[in-house]
Amino acid sequence: MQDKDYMQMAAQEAVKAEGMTWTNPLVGAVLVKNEQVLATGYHHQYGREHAEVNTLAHLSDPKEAQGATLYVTLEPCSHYGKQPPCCKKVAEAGIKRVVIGQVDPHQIVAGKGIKYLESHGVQTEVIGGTENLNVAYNFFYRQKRPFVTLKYAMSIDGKINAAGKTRTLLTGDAAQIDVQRLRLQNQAILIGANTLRIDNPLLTVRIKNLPQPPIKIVLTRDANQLDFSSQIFKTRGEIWLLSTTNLSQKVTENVHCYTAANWTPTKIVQFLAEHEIQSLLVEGGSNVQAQFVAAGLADEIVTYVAPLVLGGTGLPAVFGQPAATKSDYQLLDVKRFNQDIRIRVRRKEC
Ligand code: AOF
Ligand code: ZN
Repeated sequence: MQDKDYMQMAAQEAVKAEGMTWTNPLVGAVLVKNEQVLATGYHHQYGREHAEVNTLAHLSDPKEAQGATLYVTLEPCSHYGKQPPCCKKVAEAGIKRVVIGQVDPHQIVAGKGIKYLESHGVQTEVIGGTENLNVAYNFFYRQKRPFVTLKYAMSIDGKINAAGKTRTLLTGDAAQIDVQRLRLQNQAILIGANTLRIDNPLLTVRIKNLPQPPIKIVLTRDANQLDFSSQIFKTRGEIWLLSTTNLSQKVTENVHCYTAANWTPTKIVQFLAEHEIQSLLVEGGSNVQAQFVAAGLADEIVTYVAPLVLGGTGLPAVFGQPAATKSDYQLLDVKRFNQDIRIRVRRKEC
């Protein structure tokens, strides 16, 4: 096994906590000596022990770490946050070499962990290959705003529903499970008031029991006009209403209304950045998504294409706003889910 193989193993550890760590990154680690894996571990949940500490805790005898190599997907931290600095624990354990997937873009660490290790006689090497574990986390600390993903399902002829006013189920079970994974990978999910009215979605993650499910955000002109018997208001977790007028009555504990004169995508993204939201999934509708595209704020677009032709007057995907900003995308991948396909593209600058 080579360094990159052990790093791959560490990455597999990291993803076990998908959806559980916001606003912390996913981090995994593998401890190796004489080509033997001594222990593995990962960061399980926001506020809890870091990957390095969990890995060391799996050793039957702490002395085993002496002279070993630690593979960790992110630079060991150097600060006192909710947890003590990992670089100190790693050096104290007698680890000889630390192979790192990526440098931590968070300013409180950003190379200081590596510096500490080096100055305490621990060799370090950054080999790359783990940036994809934390696309939104990395983007957030580099660009100072959340990473925005648009998701929609459409027919072969590019329509998202049949007649414009009804919900049309386009994709099959496998694609729908994949959407669940997409929700799991995002800290917040946004829809417009029309989507709430027409689709009445749950916006929940049903494939994992999350202590903090993604925040559900509804963009509306007047929060008082929303139908509070909609399914979303019966779900667990925070619900934020972005409205131009304040709510005249309290709904439930988990519903918060924020007002602004005009909630443009730029304003929304700025507001979310101030609330430390690192990733946003925009699930609809067509016009809300077009606004994000027009503003140049659709960083990734995930399109599911189902094998049917709706024709007629169905609503087209991403429709109703002039594309003020031209964004160049590159193809990430194409994947088949039984009868449906998923196409993922990402802005070239991301
Ligand atoms: C690591 N290993 O497993 C994680 C790291 O408040 P704290 O103490 O939990 O610190 C959170 C910060 O620590 C987070 O923003 C990131 O910079 C780093 N996360 N570091 O060495 C880990 N989760
Ligand atoms: Zn740490």
